Amino acid sequence: MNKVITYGTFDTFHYGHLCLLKAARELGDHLTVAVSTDEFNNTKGKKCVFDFKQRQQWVNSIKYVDMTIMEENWEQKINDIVEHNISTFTIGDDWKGRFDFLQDYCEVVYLPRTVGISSTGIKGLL
Ligand code: C2G
Repeated sequence: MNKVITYGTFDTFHYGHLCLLKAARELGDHLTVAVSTDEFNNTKGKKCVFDFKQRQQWVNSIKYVDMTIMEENWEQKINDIVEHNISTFTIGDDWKGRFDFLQDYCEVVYLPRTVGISSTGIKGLL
């Protein structure tokens, strides 16, 4: 089974997140999404509209997603890949190059980011 993993905050879930998760799932047979906890977002300097539980519930309800785990720090990716027997790490290409070090453990795929929509933009409308 080709298991895929991706990471993110997924605040104010939107079309760009949906496209990313659909494309991520299409890279394999199973998709795990590591959703950033509120504490981790604080270290990312990200102020969310929705808390971790709400964001995790939203992501869990997406048909392309098979399971979610917590993303608590920057360092957990290698352990997650080994522990969950992951074949492919993927993330939007706004992160291009930032996770190439994971190539020692699995395939690394940067997917095209959906232009014109962002959680920051949506928050600005609230
Ligand atoms: N994304 C996208 N198109 C958008 C907005 C976001 O494809 N218009 C993608 C991002 O590239 C990322 C995912 O959706 O792959 C989640 O985006 P964020 O919630 O902004 O997550 P981020 O802050 O990038 O956190 O360890 C990695 C980090 O947790 C990633």
